[in-house]
Amino acid sequence: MNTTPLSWTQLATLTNFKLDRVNGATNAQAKLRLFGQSESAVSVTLYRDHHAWCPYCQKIWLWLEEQQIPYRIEKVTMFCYGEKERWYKHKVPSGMLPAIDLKGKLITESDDILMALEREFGVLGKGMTDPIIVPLRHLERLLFKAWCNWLCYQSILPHQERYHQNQFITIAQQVEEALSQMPGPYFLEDFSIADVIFIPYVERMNASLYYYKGFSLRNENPRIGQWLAALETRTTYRGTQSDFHTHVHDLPPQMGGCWSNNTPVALQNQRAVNQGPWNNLPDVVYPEPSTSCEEALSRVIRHRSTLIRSNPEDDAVVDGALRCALTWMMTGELCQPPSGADVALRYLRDRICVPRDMSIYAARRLREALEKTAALAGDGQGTPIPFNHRRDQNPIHFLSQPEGSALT
Ligand SMILES: N[C@@H](CCC(=O)N[C@@H](CS)C(=O)NCC(=O)O)C(=O)O
Repeated sequence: MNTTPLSWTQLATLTNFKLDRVNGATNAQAKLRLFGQSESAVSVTLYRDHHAWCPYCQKIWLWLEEQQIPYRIEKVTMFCYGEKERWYKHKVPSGMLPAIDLKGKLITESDDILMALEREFGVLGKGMTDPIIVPLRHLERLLFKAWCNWLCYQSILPHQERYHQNQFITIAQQVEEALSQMPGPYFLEDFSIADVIFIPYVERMNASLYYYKGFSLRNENPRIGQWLAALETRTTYRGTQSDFHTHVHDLPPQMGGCWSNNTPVALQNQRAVNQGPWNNLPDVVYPEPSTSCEEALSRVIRHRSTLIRSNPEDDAVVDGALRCALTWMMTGELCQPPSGADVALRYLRDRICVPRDMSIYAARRLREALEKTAALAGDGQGTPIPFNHRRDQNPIHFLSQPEGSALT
């Protein structure tokens, strides 16, 4: 076993990862999106949450990306992970997200925002009030309610759990039928506003039901599975897509709790999502890009000093342990990490946030490297992820660290 991990300078030579955040593919780090146009073309500011956890923000974000409308992004803290910015409460006293500024007019409520954007820039396939879209919007809300009833309320008796599960399966079947009306994978002939409306919560259902209920939305519903796969062919959606680990731990404080049915399958899925291996999880099906390790490395290098400082373990231990993990990820060389590395690396493993920090495959590679290296040091775990809040994810320490130039 190679006992000397690479230095940060040596590691930096192993990544050429570059992403044009302003004009390139959809990404969570951008503060400005121009799609090749000039900055004077910007007439929209989207206010969304720092971690890309808010599903209603994802709807607007994806719509703007699909329509290639130049826009600015202002990130706002959610109550569950920190204190709401005063400037934002001044604008939106409830603190709710998303909001947009459209040519100087502030608009809140995601449906109203979409309708205002449609009036200004045209519809995405069809409009929000189109007679074909209205029933689909209604169906999405029915699915949402059935999911909440199953996931977010504790069933005291087994028949209550079965009842809520069956209710959900019944509505999911209606979604299957809606999708089967079309020869292609989407709700209409082509990708449209209908897909934008469904995706944020279906993505969260896919993650949470797998983890808390041992239920695979993708496998149980082939049309939904094909629809998710079709969405994943779009770089727009990929840029907003989260992973199972992020969602299952960001949902409880946002939803007021998520309840496991503790079936053997659910418990097995929980182990896989929390401890890996992550490469067989049904949270992504598109092929892994060749750049995923380099992406993970470049993101860690950019934020390394804050990552080290905000880890509860000793700075020198975190620094050495992290370099061991990254050395293995990039070269396949195992390095014996310092004592305490198990706790330090698993703390970080549990706090990688997709897509805020990096894309889904980059996160898989990094989680795998952290876990593999942690296991060489022992079976110590990091501070548990809180369930009632996520103040462990307060972005404040990272905000003083500029994202750098438009190219990273
Ligand atoms: N009906 C609203 C719902 C928006 C909403 O519930 N937003 C949540 C986040 S998902 C929020 O801003 N909560 C305040 C916070 O978490 O800070 C819409 O469609 O825009």
